[in-house]
Amino acid sequence: MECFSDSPQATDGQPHPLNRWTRQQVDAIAWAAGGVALYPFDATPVWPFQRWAARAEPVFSSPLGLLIHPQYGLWHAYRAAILVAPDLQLPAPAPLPSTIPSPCASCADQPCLSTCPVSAFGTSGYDVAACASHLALPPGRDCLEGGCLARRACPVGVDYAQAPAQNGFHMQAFYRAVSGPAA
Ligand code: B12
Ligand code: SF4
Ligand code: SF4
Repeated sequence: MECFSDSPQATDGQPHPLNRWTRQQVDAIAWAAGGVALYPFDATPVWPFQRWAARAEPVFSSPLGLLIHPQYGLWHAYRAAILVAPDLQLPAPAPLPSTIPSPCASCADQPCLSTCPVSAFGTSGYDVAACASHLALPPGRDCLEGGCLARRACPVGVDYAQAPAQNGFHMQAFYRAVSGPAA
């Protein structure tokens, strides 16, 4: 996080600072590897990052739609993928344990589903409009400044939770994206 917060992109006042910083960093890595960088934020239709992640590491769908990892819980996300030629020689990946169950399978209380103040997570998915309306009001400040309360309620991987400032950075970017240019 410090690498980004100390970067010119973080303070130049232009839109999408983290995406621009990511592109600068990862394009160079991809170029050096003779590959092409793909990003989760700039393709229409979107690149299926969650499906790709599920092929690479033991992650599972959670009731929130975010993928859950047995160790890191909900506290992981994807900044980029690098597309390389199939004959590139890479070290063999660690074998994925096929017997690891999803942490959600043994989570009887499912606090992620009962914590949201506006019940944005239900049987029909994630109610983005209800979430955004809450964030617009003073009671939404906790989510906006410290991160989604539903995500923070998950007991898995709490040691890896993002610091409040990092959570707030992402929530405010999300809020700007869903509430339009006036926000
Ligand atoms: C569109 C989108 C959103 C939309 C969601 C719209 C909606 N109605 O759900 C908005 C803007 C609201 C959003 C918000 C956030 N998002 Co978002 N989002 C995306 C994006 C760009 C595309 C997702 C998509 O449409 N996938 C459809 C197809 C293409 O995905 P797929 O991999 O083929 O299939 C998987 C999904 O369908 C997933 N899935 C999708 N919805 C649901 C719902 C349920 C119930 C389940 C079980 C599974 C599930 O399961 C499939 C298999 O794994 C992805 C990045 C990407 N390119 O994937 C990030 C992504 C999913 N988001 C992510 C995150 C972290 C967030 C935020 C938490 C950001 C934040 N504020 O910090 C917020 C959540 C809001 C909150 N309250 O905190 C991460 C999730 C990481 C993870 N651990 O899984 C991703 C992967 C981005 C990243 N850079 O890592 N997001
Ligand atoms: S609170 Fe329980 S059900 Fe919800 S994401 Fe965490 S482990 Fe899964
Ligand atoms: S950010 Fe707050 S209002 Fe939005 S889904 Fe999470 S807990 Fe609910």
